[in-house]
Amino acid sequence: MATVQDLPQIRGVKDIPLEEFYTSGHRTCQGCESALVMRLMIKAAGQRTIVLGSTGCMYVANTTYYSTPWVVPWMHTQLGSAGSAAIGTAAGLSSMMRKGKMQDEPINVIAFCGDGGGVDMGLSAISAALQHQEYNLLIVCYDNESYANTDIQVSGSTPWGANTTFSPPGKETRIMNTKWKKNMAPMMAVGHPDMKYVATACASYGLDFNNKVRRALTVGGPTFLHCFDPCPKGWDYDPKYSHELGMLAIETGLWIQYEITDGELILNGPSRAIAKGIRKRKPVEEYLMRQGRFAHFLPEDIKYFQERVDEQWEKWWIPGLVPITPGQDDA
Ligand SMILES: Cc1ncc(C[n+]2csc(CCOP(=O)(O)OP(=O)(O)O)c2C)c(N)n1
Ligand code: SF4
Ligand SMILES: [Mg+2]
Repeated sequence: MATVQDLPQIRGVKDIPLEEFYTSGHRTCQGCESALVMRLMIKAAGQRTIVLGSTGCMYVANTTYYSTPWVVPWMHTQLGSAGSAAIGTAAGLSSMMRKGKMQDEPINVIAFCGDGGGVDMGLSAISAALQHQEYNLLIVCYDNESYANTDIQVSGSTPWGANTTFSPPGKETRIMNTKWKKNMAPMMAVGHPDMKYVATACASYGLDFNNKVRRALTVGGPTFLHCFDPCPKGWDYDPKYSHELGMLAIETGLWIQYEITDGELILNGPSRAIAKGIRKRKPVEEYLMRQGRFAHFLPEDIKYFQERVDEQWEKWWIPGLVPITPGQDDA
């Protein structure tokens, strides 16, 4: 395995690098948290990084003809190919260095994908990349909970009942998306036992996110990070509330902040306080009712939503992670 860069943990806001490698020149919506994820991600990774991105808002809005905010080398890849692009790039670098065709130095390889590109379409390619222990690479799934770039279609990551262009509430049927959101990060962690690092994050907790990126890039081997990204256009709220909605998702227990290093799980931030009983979860209604995509919800829908969140905290073996409950042992 190639050596990794020295990327120390950032202890406080004053230590955050001033350099920007995702700058002006993008056309994402006002309040787009996915754009903030890109900015914080590359700030933490630094200049000696290659970024690869699959089709989606973070490709299209960031590469308008002849303009781009990326200051580091950046390449677009097909919608389901974040994993393939990551492994191809890491293998290519390794081969060039071995043959002496380029200087032998640690270069970060980060491939990002949206939830459509990662949680749905590119799942197998990501899985393949995460099995290749010989390469250092990070896959970041920025999850805005829809196929946003093509006008907000349902993905496997869209919450139950949300109004999207493929699941508009009607007179006959109010709840069109009857699927519960896929449990992506645990699926990656449980399914790839040799992978050293999997984490969840949210740009509302920027320093935490920076440090998770750095841990992922320095632990060695393939790693995975899943970010929860409020999207004002798709979720239908005033852009100024992006930060607040990210926090609310965590405070209600809907999104859980954690990292799994070498098979050991640590919850962090408000999720840790909730798990330890130091802090109470806020009712999910406080989060749901702030967004137009849930405006059609009746009290029974909110109740169902709340019950599902309660269940993941109160019944699962590992709260929020593994949807398996202890069975009746009659023996
Ligand atoms: C194979 C393929 N199918 C469909 C498309 C059309 N398409 C482009 S971007 C996009 C949405 C991607 O959604 P996601 O990965 O969640 O990223 P987001 O747009 O939400 O940032 C789709 C369906 C495509 N580019 N390639
Ligand atoms: S639609 Fe959502 S993810 Fe796409 S640029 Fe706008 S805010 Fe960002
Ligand atoms: Mg998306």
